Amino acid sequence: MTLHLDAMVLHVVRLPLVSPFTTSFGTEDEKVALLLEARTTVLDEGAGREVTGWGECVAMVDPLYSSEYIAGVRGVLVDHLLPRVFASQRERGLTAETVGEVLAPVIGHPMAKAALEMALLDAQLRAAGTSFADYLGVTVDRVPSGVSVGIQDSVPELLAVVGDYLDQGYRRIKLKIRPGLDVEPTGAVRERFGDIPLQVDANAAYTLADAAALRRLDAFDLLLIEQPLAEDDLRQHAVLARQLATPICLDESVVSAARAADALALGAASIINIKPGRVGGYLEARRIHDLCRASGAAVWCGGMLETGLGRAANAALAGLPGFTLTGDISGSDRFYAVDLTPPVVMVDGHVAVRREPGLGDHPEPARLEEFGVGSQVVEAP
Ligand code: OSB
Ligand code: MG
Repeated sequence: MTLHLDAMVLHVVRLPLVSPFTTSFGTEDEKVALLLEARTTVLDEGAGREVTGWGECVAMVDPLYSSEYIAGVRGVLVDHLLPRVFASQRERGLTAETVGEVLAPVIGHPMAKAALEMALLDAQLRAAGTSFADYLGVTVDRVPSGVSVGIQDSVPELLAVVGDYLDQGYRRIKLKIRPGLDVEPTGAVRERFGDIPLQVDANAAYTLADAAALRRLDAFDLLLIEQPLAEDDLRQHAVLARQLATPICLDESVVSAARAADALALGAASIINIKPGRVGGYLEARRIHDLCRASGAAVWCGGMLETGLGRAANAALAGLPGFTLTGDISGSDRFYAVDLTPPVVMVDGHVAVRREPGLGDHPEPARLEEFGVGSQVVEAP
């Protein structure tokens, strides 16, 4: 199937969060998301049919989680990525499987590239009447649901929040930590809730000089510690891994399949958090899944507070067999009172794998109207 991209619409939305979300790099009260609406025409089979695909970019407003940020993503899309797509489709049409190659000469910007590829893949799958799960060859009909718990003001508040998520049925708890707010809250959760699947995420807040404090977390029998050190510190993660009993999982550091392969080869991580939006797209995410599976490294699917669009696509990806650890795939209501799409629901500790055509449900026009704060149309020349 070949598409022609007639126009890309860049939508910015602001969704209020049900409660503030605090990590080692900051507190969010709302989710600002950049969504891409690809208006395409099918060129070969069913030629002339117009199909719309949607992509969700995981970049945040500020470059604190990664170097990318929403205004920068918009700039690189408008000035560099979309012009390359428009130029190349004149020669040989456009497919989701080849757009990565078209964009490869532009260095970096995996979040921007991921969103563009996602919108085209959604259009292509809708045109073909194929669900993302079927495209991937996913056979399971649901995936277990984990929840990421932000840093709380006090240990009693943390215990109340975690207790509530466990009552709702979440299968695994991830606690955000930062220096000084690590051993005590993690120990308190372990003590209060016993043998639950528990892991922590530092979002790069430590240095190798903190190894002694991190070693104290070994007492809590955690599934893993996620991204203790900075994005670029692969070698230092390898040094730290030799000093900890708790397995190291990398998030921020893994921006491509090549980086994942390097991390495993160096011993910087034994587990990878695959976030499609961070690694350059769902197709690169599958390549990372495949290489980790072949190397015997466990993976799980991370999240970036996605709306129902990205959340449904993540749940389908997490149905691949190498995703042996529970992902950050919670119901929409973990973050949003009202989602842009019909909500993704968690039932009995699981989220269903969607089987309708495309990657996820499209935003509802009324919700886009309500939460949209601006849009820009970029037409094919
Ligand atoms: O490090 O996994 C992270 C959210 C925003 C930025 C970074 C991270 C997160 C989360 C939330 O932990 C996971 C989710 O979407 O459920
Ligand atoms: Mg993380």
